Amino acid sequence: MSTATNEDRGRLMGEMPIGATEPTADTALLPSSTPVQLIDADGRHVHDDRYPLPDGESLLSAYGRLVTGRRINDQANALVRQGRMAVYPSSHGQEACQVAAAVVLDDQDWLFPTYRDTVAVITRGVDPLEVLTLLRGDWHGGYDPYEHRVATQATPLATQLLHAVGVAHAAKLRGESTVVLAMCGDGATSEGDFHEALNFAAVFHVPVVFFIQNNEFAISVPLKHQSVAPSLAHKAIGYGMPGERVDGNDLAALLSVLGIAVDRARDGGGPSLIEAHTYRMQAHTNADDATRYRSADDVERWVPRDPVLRMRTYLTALNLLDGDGERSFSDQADSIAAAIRNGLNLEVEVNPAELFEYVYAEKTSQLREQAEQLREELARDAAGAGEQPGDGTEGDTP
Ligand SMILES: Cc1ncc(C[n+]2csc(CCOP(=O)(O)OP(=O)(O)O)c2C)c(N)n1
Ligand SMILES: [Mg+2]
Repeated sequence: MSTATNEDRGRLMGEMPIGATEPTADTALLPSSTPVQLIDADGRHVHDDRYPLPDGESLLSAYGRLVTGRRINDQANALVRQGRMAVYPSSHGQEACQVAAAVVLDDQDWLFPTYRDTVAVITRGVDPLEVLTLLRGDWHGGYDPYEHRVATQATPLATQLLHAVGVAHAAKLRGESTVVLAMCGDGATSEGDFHEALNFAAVFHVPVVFFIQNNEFAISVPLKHQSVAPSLAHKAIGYGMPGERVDGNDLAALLSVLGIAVDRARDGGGPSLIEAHTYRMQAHTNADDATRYRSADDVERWVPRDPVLRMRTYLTALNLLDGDGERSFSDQADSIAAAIRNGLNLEVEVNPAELFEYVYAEKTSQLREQAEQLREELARDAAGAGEQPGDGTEGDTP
């Protein structure tokens, strides 16, 4: 078995081979050796010849969505603690990825999100209440995927990548100019579905952008136990598509890098793989205790890199944002949070018979039998509720 030479390793790390003057076809597929950054953690512009900085208006409007995204995360967390939602996988700290993934798409495009991408789904235009009712557990699915071209949020890891490739392939066969953006986490890159999706997309040259949010954890598993590739974006070259890595807390860089990948896919350039380096600031979900596998210091280190803070500093320094502007964004976010609160605080009448609806057009014989059994039980309970205790009815035990 041959092993990689130092020159191979150098190439993999994005350096030019000794003596080479032009990038070769394969080095052109390699990501930058460090994540692309257009605004640093102190809110200052960093020039990059390859990636233009979005204009001030676009950044300001995207910042407003960032503020709303943060508010949605906070509100949803509070509602879980109040028992109004069963679970919420928060994207706190990852909101720049969430906003950028939605904003770079046109109406005819498709977004394929994961369970963590609620803010991206809402940014794309889906009613927040329709998204969050799924997590309350009283309905089978909250929103119509066709209305805003947003697939249902996938909980099985990486399955959505295959679905996304299928939709992109179909769009290409139909001659449509649709681009599909498919999201996944760092942990999901270890799934077989990840490999199948990327390979198919590359071989059939379909218009899809794979967008990995590397938040350094798959529940309690740190990235170093997930992959020892130089970066997750480096995996792209193995499939023959370009890879790029970007600072996932830099909204401007995300808009630029993802925007170029989407344009490229729309222009017939085929798929690409973008890895955003970010951090999951909170536990995996409310059901997880993150203090068991990482220290408070680890988390603290990411606080100054916060995506909302960084954009606020940048926009304020340019006089694009002032106190009034900040208040108006914050009021907007508050009114969305209030609508979520009011909607989820309503007591819902749950009809258990609906368990048997909306999955099969024609129920199987077992389902018909179980539905009948449930109907009888409910009728018995209803009749029992009308009786007085101790009236001698059958089944009335001491
Ligand atoms: C196929 C499959 N295997 C295992 C799980 C259990 N599981 C749920 S979330 C998760 C971690 C995923 O981590 P990552 O892809 O990095 O996404 P993140 O939660 O960090 O956003 C696992 C293993 C699952 N949902 N689906
Ligand atoms: Mg992760």
